[in-house]
Amino acid sequence: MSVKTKVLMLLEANRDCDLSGQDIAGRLGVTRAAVWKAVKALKDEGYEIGAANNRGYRLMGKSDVLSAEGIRPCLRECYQDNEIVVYKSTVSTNLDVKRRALDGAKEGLVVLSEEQTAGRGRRGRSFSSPSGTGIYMSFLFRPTPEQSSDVVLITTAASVAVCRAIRKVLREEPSIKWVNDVYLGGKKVCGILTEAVSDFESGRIDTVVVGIGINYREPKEGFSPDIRDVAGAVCSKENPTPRNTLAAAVMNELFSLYEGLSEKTYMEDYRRWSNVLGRRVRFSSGDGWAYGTAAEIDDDGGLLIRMDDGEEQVLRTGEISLRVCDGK
Ligand code: BTX
Repeated sequence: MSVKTKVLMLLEANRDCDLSGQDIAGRLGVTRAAVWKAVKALKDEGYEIGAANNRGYRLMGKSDVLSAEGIRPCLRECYQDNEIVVYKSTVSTNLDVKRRALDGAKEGLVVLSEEQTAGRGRRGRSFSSPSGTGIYMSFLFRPTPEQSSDVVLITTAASVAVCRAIRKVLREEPSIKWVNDVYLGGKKVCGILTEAVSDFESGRIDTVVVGIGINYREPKEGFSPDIRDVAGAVCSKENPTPRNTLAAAVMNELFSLYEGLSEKTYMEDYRRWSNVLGRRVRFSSGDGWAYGTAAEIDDDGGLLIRMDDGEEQVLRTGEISLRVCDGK
């Protein structure tokens, strides 16, 4: 582990406290000059590190750079060994995880990036991923044959994990638009893209990549014009909570939900936080839009629609477009 990484770990674990150069050097068994060099390199990477005379170095509360060192102190003990990779910029963290999965990466790997140059949404859409204001993260799961049949529920579980994390860390109350968009204040703040890879011979799903994109703060220049009407952020500009804290909370929640996926206990929260249940909706059907009321969500995440003609229909896939259309 480099001196820079060790210094960052110490500063992250003592956020907002002063640590003298001598103290850091002593704890790490390196020279003060090496500490100074590491601090300079971290500042060049964007970390806000104060260096008050005689008081030493401190990682400022408002310093907000995504890093494994910043995430680990907030991760539960049982997930400390999970591999975390953080990029400054990448094409798509889902692609990175798929590539690493092929190279034999272990379940529980999480890849994050400050920016994605071609963030992917569902059905070939794109997910806007500007630098420094979002959390773009992808998880690798390798379901056992027993878990394989339940793994389709992971997207539903992921939206609950994101909502739980936002509630705990930011004290906000987001809602879920079936099937997997997270909303706050009427705006989409998070999208989730799950991709599965099957084993060719057995046909069994053996690799699942769950990609989560969260708009943490609104970019200085605002959201790009094409999404300005729909996109929102989870954290206000004044709130200094670093993104690492929310990223770690999402990881804690999702890993723990994955362990008990088949028990489906999270469905209670999914229904409670649904912003479509009981509302009039329209959805894409073979010949245009069909209208009805979103009546129930079953334990497999299926949305039961009571149609205007009295028939019932269960929607099962996020490939269907669904819109709330109260009053129409
Ligand atoms: P989606 O197809 O439901 O959402 C994409 C649609 O949402 C776009 O067509 C656009 O209208 C709108 N949109 C695009 N960017 C944003 C944004 N930042 N905030 C709000 N609305 C937006 C949702 O797909 C799945 C997105 C998953 C993104 C993660 S990020 C980490 C991982 N890597 C990757 O490439 N994708 C996933």
